Amino acid sequence: MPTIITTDFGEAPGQGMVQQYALTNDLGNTVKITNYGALVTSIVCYGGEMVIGFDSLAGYLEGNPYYGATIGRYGNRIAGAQFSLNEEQFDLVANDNGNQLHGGPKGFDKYVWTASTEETSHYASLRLTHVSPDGDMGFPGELTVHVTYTWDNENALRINYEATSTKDTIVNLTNHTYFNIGTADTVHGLELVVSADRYVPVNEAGIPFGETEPVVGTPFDFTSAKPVGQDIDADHPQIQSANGYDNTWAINDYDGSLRPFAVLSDPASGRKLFCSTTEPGVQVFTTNFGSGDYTERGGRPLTTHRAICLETQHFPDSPNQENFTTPRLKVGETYRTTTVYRFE
Ligand code: G6D
Repeated sequence: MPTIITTDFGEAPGQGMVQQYALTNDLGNTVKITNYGALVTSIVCYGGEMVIGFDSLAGYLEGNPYYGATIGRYGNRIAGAQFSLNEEQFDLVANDNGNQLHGGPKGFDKYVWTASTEETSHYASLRLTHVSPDGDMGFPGELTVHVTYTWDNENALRINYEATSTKDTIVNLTNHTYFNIGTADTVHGLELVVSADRYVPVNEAGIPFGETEPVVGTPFDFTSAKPVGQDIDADHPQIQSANGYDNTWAINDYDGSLRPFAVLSDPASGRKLFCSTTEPGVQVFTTNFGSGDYTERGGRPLTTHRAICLETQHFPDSPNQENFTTPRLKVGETYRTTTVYRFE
């Protein structure tokens, strides 16, 4: 029967001791999650570590690029750190070249969430809750958020997001796990398929122009399996500007239902990661930092293109882009999205 083992993970300044929850399925594979930032710290399948993280809270407090983190209220960027809703303008806290990125300087990844656990014959489940006050980082409405991680006997990590607000607001939650299902120092040799005929071009600050473009004939074409590294240094302004991939793909057949959107494969080991979501988009980010800008587990320097993030979400700056699906959440409505990462 799948089990959950809870251990102390470290003291969060001003927020007390936080815990780590180890969810182990009947195959002996384990996902570890901490209620600090509702973030994934480790996924070990068949003896291999699949994600970037730390084994104690200290690393997460020292500053890192959102390893495994639950991101909110709004994943990705909002231009000018402002948006309008119901003819009212809201000024957000900016933290990225005058824009807001990932919910601002103190987003959901910086808080301790309350946790409850469930063990059944088929899965282990961790439900995390956070209440974001009205005006938090500039967003209207008190937002009550539940993130439920479920780890089952088919090695599927299902993430269910739910939120309700006391005022009309915007919400765009995601998970920022960095995956490397291989054993190499980069993801260049991993193969990726993304079920997206279009992507969202952005400027050098990561702000979209308001349209999607076809991927065909560009480095962003992953409609057939392609090594992540094949075009990662292509002579394309967005690739060169970002030093890799850092764009949102418009996933095909968006209708709010759960559908497959990507498969990441390691030809050397045969490992695969099958991804599905209810969301319209996925940000593919290939850890484009300079080697050593950050560290990871065991004090190892984080090297360029070490891992790949597949952050399901609404499109960047969607509150300000009339052509993009709205991230609006009205009073009385419940925000519900799901993303599943299944390992083979
Ligand atoms: C950079 O532009 C990228 C983001 O997409 C990423 O989420 C962050 O680093 C960690 O700002």
